[in-house]
Amino acid sequence: EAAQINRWWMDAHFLSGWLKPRRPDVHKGNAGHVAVLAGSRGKTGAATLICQGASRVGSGLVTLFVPFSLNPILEVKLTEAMTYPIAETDIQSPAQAALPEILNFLDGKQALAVGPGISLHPETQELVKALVQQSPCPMILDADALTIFAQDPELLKQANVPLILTPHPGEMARLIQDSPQAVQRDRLGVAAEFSRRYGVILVLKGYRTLVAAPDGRMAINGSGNPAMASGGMGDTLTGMIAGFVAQGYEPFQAACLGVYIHGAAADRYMHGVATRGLLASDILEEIPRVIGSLE
Ligand code: NPW
Ligand code: AMP
Ligand code: MG
Repeated sequence: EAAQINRWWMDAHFLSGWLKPRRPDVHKGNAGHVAVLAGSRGKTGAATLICQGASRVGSGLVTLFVPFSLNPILEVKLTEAMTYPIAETDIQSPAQAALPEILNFLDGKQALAVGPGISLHPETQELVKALVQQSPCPMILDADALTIFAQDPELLKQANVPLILTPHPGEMARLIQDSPQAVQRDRLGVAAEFSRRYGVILVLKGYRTLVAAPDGRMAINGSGNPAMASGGMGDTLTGMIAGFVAQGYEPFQAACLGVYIHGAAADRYMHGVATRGLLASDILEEIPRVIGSLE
């Protein structure tokens, strides 16, 4: 049965009216709580950027699960986000033993972002697979979490909650067991097919990022620039999308809002004056300014 294809160009006009007014009496306890499983030895920056991305789009609270021995470092790097120390593997990556505690914490939370910088340690892989089976809240899967499912994407169908996947072309290639060149040759086709086949929201990143939904909806992003080709940029996006999910946006809408605002914040920072030199952390302060232009 051919799904109906709806394609949109994502610009400020397309997204106008999408942001719900923030209630004047809102408090941090009902503005969304994002849980994050990210970072390991050598990759604590990925975790930091996710947490900050989530807060910058308006999530009321953010909690980062962090391997015990890395907790002191992340307590210093992060001010607004809370940390929750968990069991770790021999390479200071999250360990499977942490599963019960994580599941217990997730009860009543609205989004779980998993993957950036968590490593491919076998125990960590088991933990991520178990979370996809058992998470009570929608998940955003990125980076190493995508590589973990590349061996058997069928496992994605075990989820009982919405999944948003955010591969770059290299990660997408692993998921379909093909080359990045093949992905780039047919970006629309690859994104739509994977989304439909596995029932996930698929964000295929890169120049003109695509957001595909299983029902055939497809949005093509008009924001962003080549200065965004720098480490940590994708990690920030993961946090932003999680932050919108936590605030109650439907997964496709949350992904669209995250993708467009991420690129527009980078455009705003660079003002077209340079094509390189942008840090992922530079765009954080621009995010609320772009949101203001859409409110
Ligand atoms: P090639 O070389 O072209 O054949 P990986 P990663 C291919 C964390 N980070 N964009 C390309 O293959 C991440 O979250 C932590 C990108 C390339 O070799 C991950 O957990 C940071 N890649 C982990 O590090 C900051 C493309 O894919 C391979 C591509 C590794 O993430 C940095 C890269 O994929 C980083 O975010 C494209 N358009 N097209 C921190 N500060 O903590 C093809 N490729 O091997 O998964 O590596 O993305 O760097
Ligand atoms: P990652 O590879 O996971 O760090 O993600 C990189 C992020 O930067 C994604 O959101 C990409 O869409 C964005 N990005 C990278 N290069 C470009 C580009 N040339 N034009 C627009 N966006 C880009
Ligand atoms: Mg990445």
